[in-house]
Amino acid sequence: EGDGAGEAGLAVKTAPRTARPPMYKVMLLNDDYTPMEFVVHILERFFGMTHAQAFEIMLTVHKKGLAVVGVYSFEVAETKVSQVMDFSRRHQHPLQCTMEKE
Ligand code: TYC
Repeated sequence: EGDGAGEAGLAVKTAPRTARPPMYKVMLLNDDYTPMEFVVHILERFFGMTHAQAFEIMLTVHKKGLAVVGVYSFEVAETKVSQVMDFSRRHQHPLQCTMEKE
């Protein structure tokens, strides 16, 4: 029972499962005070972007209000958010970083 045999002994299809851990989008939010260069530095330092990539994403956040800066497993996403929030707070910038299930 449970592996293909129904109540009356009829075949019951079980959907094939693929290991697929939930992924989380890490997002940066715009604000009026955090310097652009600081945001670029964050993206290089914690998200492994080149200077050009970082500058482009920073401008997207600045213009659109927010942008996804990476997609990670729960643990990695949580670590990224903490690193950005801690680093920003230490430098007294109001930059906000959040995560959301994909
Ligand atoms: N809007 C900020 C400024 O004009 C720059 C900025 C970009 C701030 C992205 C936050 O996530 C951010 N200095």
